Amino acid sequence: MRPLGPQQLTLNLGDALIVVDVQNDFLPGGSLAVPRGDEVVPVLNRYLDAFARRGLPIFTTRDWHPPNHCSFQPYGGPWPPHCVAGSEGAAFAPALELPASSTLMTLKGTQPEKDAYSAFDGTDLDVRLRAHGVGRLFVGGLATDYCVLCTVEDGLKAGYAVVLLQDAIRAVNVRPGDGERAEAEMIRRGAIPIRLEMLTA
Ligand code: VGL
Ligand code: ZN
Repeated sequence: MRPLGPQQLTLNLGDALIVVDVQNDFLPGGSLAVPRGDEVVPVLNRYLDAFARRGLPIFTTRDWHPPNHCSFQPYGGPWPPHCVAGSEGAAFAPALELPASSTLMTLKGTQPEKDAYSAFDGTDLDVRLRAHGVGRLFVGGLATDYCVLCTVEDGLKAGYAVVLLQDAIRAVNVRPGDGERAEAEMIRRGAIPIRLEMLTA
C-alpha cells in the first residue's frame, strides 16, 4: 500500500461534514452578501458528495432570525436585516446539492433578543453529533470571520477534532484581513486546514 503523504487525509467513521449558513442572503445579491460567497458552493458540493458516498453524516446550519432580531440595524444591531426565518433570503443556496436522506438541519439565532454565531449556541447540535458518534468535524461555509470561526472554536472547546475546509469558506471582511486573522486563529487553536485535493479517494 502506498503510504499517505503528509498532505493527505482519509475520511473515516466518526467524521461529519458541517455546512455553515450557505444561504441566499450571504451570497452576492443577498442582504448581507459575503464577497465571493457563491464560490463555496461548487467546492462544498464535492465535499458533500465525498461524505454522502461514504455514508457519513452531513449537518447543515442556517441563520434563522425573527423579523425583529437584535442583530438587525433597526433594532440596534450591527447588521442589515438578513436570514429572516422562512424568507427567500434564509433559504439554502439553490445550487447547493444537499443529499435529502442524510442531511441533518440546525437553525440558530432564532431568539429575538440573542444573537448566535456559533452553530452550538442555543442548539442541540452537540447532542446530535454525539448521538451519531461523531468525533471529528469538517467545517466549511459562511462566513469565515463570524459563524465559521465561532462554530470551529466551540467545536474545539467541546472536544471535537476540527478540520477547516480552507477552500470552502469566504469572509465578510468588515475590516480588511478579518478572514485571514480568523483562519490563523482557528489553526492556532488546533483546527487542521485542508483542501479538496488532500482528501484520499
Ligand atoms: C453571520 C453575520 C450575521 C454568519 C450570521 O453566518 O457568519 N454573520 N449573522
Ligand atoms: Zn445573523
